Amino acid sequence: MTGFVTYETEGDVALLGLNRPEKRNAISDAFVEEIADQVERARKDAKAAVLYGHGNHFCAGLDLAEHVRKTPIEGVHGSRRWHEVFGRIEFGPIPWFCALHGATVGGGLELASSTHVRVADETTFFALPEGQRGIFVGGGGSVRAARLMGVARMTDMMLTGRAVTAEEGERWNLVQYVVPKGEAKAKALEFAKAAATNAELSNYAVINALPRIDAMARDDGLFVESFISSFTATSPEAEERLNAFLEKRAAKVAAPGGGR
Ligand code: 1HE
Repeated sequence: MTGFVTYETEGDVALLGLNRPEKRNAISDAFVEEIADQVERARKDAKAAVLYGHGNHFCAGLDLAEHVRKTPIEGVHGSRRWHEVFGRIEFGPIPWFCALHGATVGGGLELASSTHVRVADETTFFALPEGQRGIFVGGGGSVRAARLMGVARMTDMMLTGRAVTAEEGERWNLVQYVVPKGEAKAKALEFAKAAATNAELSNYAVINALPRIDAMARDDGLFVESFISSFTATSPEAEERLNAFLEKRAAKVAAPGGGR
């Protein structure tokens, strides 16, 4: 352990903090292994998780100092390892909420894109400077970030080196929320705590089925949906929750702004 990732829990929620602020949380090989270890811990311990960055920035992406010394095949293995580790976040048993601030750049945006809900504070900015550095995305960005913002916007970011503000990021679907400076972590934690009270099977279906159905042909997606729908709705937990609503023991849907 080198302390690249802090780990704590609050109730059912695990909080993972990227912790290499002197290098703007740039991700080295050892750092990605620590992310892997702490992600496994959260998957066992918690019902939801929050990912955030210590210091003034969420993450400056790949550790360029380390990358400079790699051979082509080492680079492939490194990229595939990022895919594995980030895949353990995206397709797991628990939902991940990401709190962003400052630079969310290159591999930092790829990491954030593997989480399910992204909350940016107004200091957040996004960039994909791979073109300027003579490299390409390797942490799943061509799949995840491109699906979020669309290929045209990602192409623009990579060709022009353009930096995107938090507000633009929300319009571009990179983040679902923008909050005032310094408030992203608290907001992400609030959402994670709420999600931790959902039925486990529903959360699992949301995380694991939606991206897969999105990649299916329309009729296949509808067919798969019917099975997931029936499987979740006929679970004992659903029966209890449906009865709780019918017997007026469960909360109603609140109008926007009214909270949960
Ligand atoms: C780094 C890295 C890094 C900072 N690898 N060492 N990512 C980038 O191209 C982004 C490069 N970083 C920056 O543009 C800036 O550092 C920031 C805008 C993120 C922050 O600026 P600032 O002024 O707060 O910090 P700084 O003074 O630039 O950096 C502080 C130290 O962190 C400095 O080292 P020092 O020894 O001189 O103190 C920097 O060299 C170091 N540092 N970022 C290594 N990324 C799987 S494929 C993914 C491909 C990518 O991620 S490409 C994008 C890479």
